[in-house]
Formats: sequence, structure tokens, C-alpha cells
Amino acid sequence: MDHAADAFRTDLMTITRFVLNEQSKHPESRGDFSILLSHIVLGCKFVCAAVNKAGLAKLIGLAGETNVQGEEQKKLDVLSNEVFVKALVSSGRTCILVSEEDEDAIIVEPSKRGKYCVVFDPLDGSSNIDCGVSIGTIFGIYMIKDGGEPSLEDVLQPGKNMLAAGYCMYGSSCTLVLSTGSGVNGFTLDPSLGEFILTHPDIKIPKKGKIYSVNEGNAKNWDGPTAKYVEKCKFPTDGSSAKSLRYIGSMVADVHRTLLYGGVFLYPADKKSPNGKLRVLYEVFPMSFLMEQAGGQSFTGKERSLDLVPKKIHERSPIFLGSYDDVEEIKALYAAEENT
Ligand code: FDP
Repeated sequence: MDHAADAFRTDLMTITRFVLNEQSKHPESRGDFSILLSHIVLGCKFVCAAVNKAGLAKLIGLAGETNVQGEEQKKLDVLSNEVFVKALVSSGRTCILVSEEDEDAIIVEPSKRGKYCVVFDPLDGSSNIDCGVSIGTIFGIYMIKDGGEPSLEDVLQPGKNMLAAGYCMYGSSCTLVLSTGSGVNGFTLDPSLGEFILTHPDIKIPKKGKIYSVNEGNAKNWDGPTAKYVEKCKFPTDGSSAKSLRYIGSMVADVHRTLLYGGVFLYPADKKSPNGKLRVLYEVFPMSFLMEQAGGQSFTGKERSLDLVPKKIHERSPIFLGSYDDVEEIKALYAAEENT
């Protein structure tokens, strides 16, 4: 990208303009999705500002509560959750919400209801807050199954039923990556304008990558195919170069790098956590949706991630996602194990 030319660019594709353009391709659309998205964008801007101020405003540190996963909640998690819940409810376009921070799903009161169901992790990667490493918000959007009373069934749908998914990364810049089911686009927040500008149009993940990303500290508990795959990354037997290891420990940042540079991100099952660590609804599904839309793949160790049908809202699943060819290799190792 030519940054000098960028400074003088006068025809800016903001996220609002982009979404309205998309909407105009569907003449029957009443603009509900665009309104919902504008509320999500507002939440992202608010959290971005709070994250940037955290060190100064002493927002970091424990809030004295634990979330439903038994983890200590940080003040920023509490704040981000409140902001997103309020933004989503006040959009008037949602009917049921599932947040990583709330044990139960939130059923929106009838007067404020719309047809969309939103699953989200308001601030993912919270163990990285205190040291200023990139963190993010992840979200997925479904349509209510039928027009009746919203229920858990509306969010316990396979990931392939999602209408849209995205994440916002709060890092050296604030980047929102979005797919509404026809490709993936990335927008960067211009702080001087307060607007997300299209900076990464039509993102495609490289077909094969040179990076693998995993918490190797769990290696002693991995299953055979995961151990074999990581061994192959380090000691390839086909004459190719060894892959580089990159692991931030913040899913949004690790997936963002994987999307742009290629390679694989894995959080596999292990003996201690047979279902892995990451949550199906608001981590595995949205990231898998984006990965597939960018030409990559996502696999659970058993099936295509987006085919999984969750039974509980905070369910976890192993995940292997990234470049098409790299995930293909992992699938082959699991298939070989099944046949022995
Ligand atoms: P965190 O615990 O910091 O909130 O699911 C949350 C998550 O971060 C992901 O963002 C990240 O990919 C993963 O956990 C990191 O887990 P490990 O510390 O076990 O590697």
C-alpha cells in the first residue's frame, strides 16, 4: 500500500459506505443488518478507546469478579461486555445474545427485539491486557430460526448457518475484519476521522504458509496427529523448509496474522482438555467462517468446524485453521490415525 498516496486519498470507503453498498445489492433489504452492524462498530470504537487509555486510566487489573469460565475478570472485560450488550440491545435489531462473559444467554425484551442473534466475546485474549499485547472482540451473527419467541435453539445452530462474522483487533492499529458471506474485508480505524476505512479489500489467505502457531507448552498432552503435525513443521521430510513458530496467545492476533501471512493456528485437544480450550460459538465459529470465506479451512480434528452443532452455549472445541493446504495435511494425519 502506498501510504504517501493514502494521505491524500479523498474517496474514502468507510465501513458504513461499504455495508450500504452491499445492502443496495439486495433491494428487498430494509437496512436492519446495516443498523445492527453500525452498533457493533460503535462498540468496537468504544472498546478501542478504552484499551488505548487503559494504562493511563487504571482500567487494567482485576475487577474482583470471575466469569463463567472461572477466570478472573478484568475491568476492561466487564466494561467491554457492558458496552456491547447495551449497543446490541439498543440497536433494536437483536433478539438473543450470547456473551463469553455472561453465563446465560440474554433474551432481549420484546419492545427492543429484532430478528438477529449475536454471539460474541467482547474482549478476547484477556491475559494479554496488562502487558499491552493485541486483544480483540469476536462476533458472529445468525438469523432467528422462526419468527417466534427467541430461544437457545436460535444460537445452537451450526456455524455454517452464520450470516456474518468478524473481529476487531485492538493492536498497533485498530482493525475490523468482516465477512457477510461473500469474501472478507478489513477496515482500519482512522483515529482522526473516527471512521473505519477499507484498507484490506477481499482478503485471501495464502494457499500454503510458512508459520505454525500453537501453545507448545501443552505438547506433552497432545494426541498423535497433533504431535506428528508439529514435528513435521519443525523437521519436514519432503525437502521443504521448516516452518517458523509464532504464538501471541491472543486468538484475534494469532488468527489475524494467519489470515494475512498464511500458515496454521491450532488449539488442539489434549489429555487435560479433551475439548480444547476455545469456545465454539464466539471463537471457533466466527474465525472458521472468516477463514473459509478467505479461501482457507477450519477443522476440529473430526469434522469441518462449521458443521459442528453445539449443544451448550459455552461449549469448547479443538480447532485447526488456516491455509488450505496446511489444514489438508492435518486432516490427512487424523484420517490416517482413524484407519489404524
Ligand atoms: P485468554 O486466555 O488470554 O483470554 O480463549 C481465550 C484465549 O486467551 C485466546 O484468545 C487465546 O488464543 C488462548 O486463550 C490462549 O490460551 P493459552 O494461554 O492456553 O495458550
